[in-house]
Amino acid sequence: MSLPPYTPATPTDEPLDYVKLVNIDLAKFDDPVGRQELARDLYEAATGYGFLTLTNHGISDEVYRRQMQISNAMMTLPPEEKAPYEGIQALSSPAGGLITPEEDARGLYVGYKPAGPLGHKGGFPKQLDHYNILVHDPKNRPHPEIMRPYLEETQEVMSFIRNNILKKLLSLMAMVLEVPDEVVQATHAPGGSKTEYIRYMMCEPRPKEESEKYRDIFLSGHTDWGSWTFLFSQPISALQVLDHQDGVYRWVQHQPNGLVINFGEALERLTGGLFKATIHRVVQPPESQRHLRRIGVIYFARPADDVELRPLESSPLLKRLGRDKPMDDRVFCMADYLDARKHGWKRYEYDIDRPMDTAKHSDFFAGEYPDPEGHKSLGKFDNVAREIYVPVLKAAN
Ligand SMILES: O=C(O)CCC(=O)C(=O)O
Ligand SMILES: [Fe+2]
Repeated sequence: MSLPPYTPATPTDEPLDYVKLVNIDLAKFDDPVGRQELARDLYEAATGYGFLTLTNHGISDEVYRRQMQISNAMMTLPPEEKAPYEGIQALSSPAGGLITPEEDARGLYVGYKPAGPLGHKGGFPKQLDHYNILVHDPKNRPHPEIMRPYLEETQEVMSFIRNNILKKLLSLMAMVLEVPDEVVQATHAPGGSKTEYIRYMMCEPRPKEESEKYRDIFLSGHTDWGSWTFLFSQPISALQVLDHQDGVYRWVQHQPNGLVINFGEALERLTGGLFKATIHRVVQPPESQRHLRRIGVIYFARPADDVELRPLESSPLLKRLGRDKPMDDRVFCMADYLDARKHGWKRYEYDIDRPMDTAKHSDFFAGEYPDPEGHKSLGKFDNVAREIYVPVLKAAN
């Protein structure tokens, strides 16, 4: 079975308010002077927008394009072909269900997770569909037929991101924090995360009314839970970053064949808040691209499950900057952190420029997450009111 053809969209020429991101050029990594420069670039990105672009990453244009093509094929399968590969069993598809309710409660995402208000299990509805493939899947879960010939190549892409690109970023992080390389590499020990995955994603264009119901947002303002998120840059503008300084959301510009990388909450916690978890969201594309289906490929890197999310103790830099205290009043290991986040821990209201009017708009996070029987969650935070994020205060501290 061959993949249907996929032609990437033409980038928009509308003059959008783009964010100016630091670029990490990995061609400089093998040169000692170049590597020092990259460490400075990483510091600037980590303490600035928490976003960067990466060039000379080593993924060939052909492999890069094919990932987009695979994503397109996987996301546009008819619903009946997707149903058996849904993560948690949908009421509409008795055959589906790749994960147990308990795995779901622990924050494991595998297989298809369809969009739709409230979905079939309450809570956390999203306006996008995705399909996740684990880096290490002890259960060797099956994939749709169209995926099978490309599974090995996809696994190679994941290994390359993990064992090459991620490793280089971790080395730069070790240089910034002034700690031995092994200390930082150990936080991401190979095979240590049961939940690290690649995600194929799709946003279908929405009718005006539906879009307005969700404040023209596809994925509301959030920070990612892991360490770094690697986005295959794609031409349909929709991703926006919240500028910590002035509270304005700005657009991320497409970098053909480049990677767009954002910093997540785990890194923020490993550095006592020095590395900022980027607040970002996905909104309605500009006028000229609004009618297009948006296909994405994303790799979510995560520390090993047993790594405690507290500042790395041996870092002289964190000590000097007073960043050696845990950020929150509770410290979780990575696996427990996912559980806590799944249950509503640290949920902020970040869409400050498009506040929700309960009379007009639907809430992305409506509903309470129903735990499976016997699941001992680390706390139920679903009913804790969401705090409104105030960027100027964050910039000042
Ligand atoms: O689609 C994008 O550009 C970003 C998606 C995203 O932020 C996420 O899935 O966490
Ligand atoms: Fe995200």
